Amino acid sequence: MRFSAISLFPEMFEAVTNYGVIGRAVKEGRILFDCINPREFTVDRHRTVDDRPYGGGPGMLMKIEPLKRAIESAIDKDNIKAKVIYLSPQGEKFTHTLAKKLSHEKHLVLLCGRYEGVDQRLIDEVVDIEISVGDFVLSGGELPSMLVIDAVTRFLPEVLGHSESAEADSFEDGLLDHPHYTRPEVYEGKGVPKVLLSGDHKAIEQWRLQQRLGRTWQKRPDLLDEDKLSENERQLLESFKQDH
Ligand code: 9WO
Repeated sequence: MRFSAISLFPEMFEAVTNYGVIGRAVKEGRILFDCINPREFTVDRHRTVDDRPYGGGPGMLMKIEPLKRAIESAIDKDNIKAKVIYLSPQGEKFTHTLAKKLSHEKHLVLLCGRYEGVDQRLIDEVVDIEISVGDFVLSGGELPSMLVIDAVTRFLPEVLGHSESAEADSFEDGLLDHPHYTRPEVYEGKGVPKVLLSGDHKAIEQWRLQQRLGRTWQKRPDLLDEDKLSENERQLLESFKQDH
């Protein structure tokens, strides 16, 4: 899979392409990443990428032509059908499900806006999907695009392997994760749930499921559809509710 970022700040992407499992996957060529700076596609001596908005108003907008040429250069390189994503607060909410869907694409082009945004005619012409990572406004689309790269890459078996991929992540079944513990067994007088020390794998599995159900009920009830729970899950959740 290939990711191409269109950004005025290519160095920002070192945060995701130079570290951790994603960085290793890039280094080993299991995924491809490139960042294309629209400023390289300007034709005037000042290398202008922005201009004043028609109709007045604060700030500047990103000009169409440099962005269009940068996107075309990303797509021409391999001529594989690319999906062009624009990161914006106006977009479709980015979720585990959307990340999984995008992981089946061969090439994602991530258009990162700056200033007050991008000329709408470019969005209408070349953007396949607008994506929002939350209801807030940032200073640019780069951080959201890195979040998309990380979450999508986790679904690729060539990156995490089938057992560790996001398919195995807590969100795969729409529940939050259970709490985790490691040594020391007692930390400042606080121990570890005894079931985790029991070696009883069935009991541990049940406890972890109950914790996931209970935490989702407590923290993100919007994610929990109790009508779809199995009888075992319902009993576990009811028992959790009685204790909380
Ligand atoms: C700016 C803005 C201000 C008020 C209400 C909505 C708004 N949308 C934008 C916008 O799309 N800005 C562009 C991209 C250019 C300025 C920086 N950009 C940006 C993207 N800010 N915040 C995001 C973003 C992207 C994905 N998910 C959440 C926020």
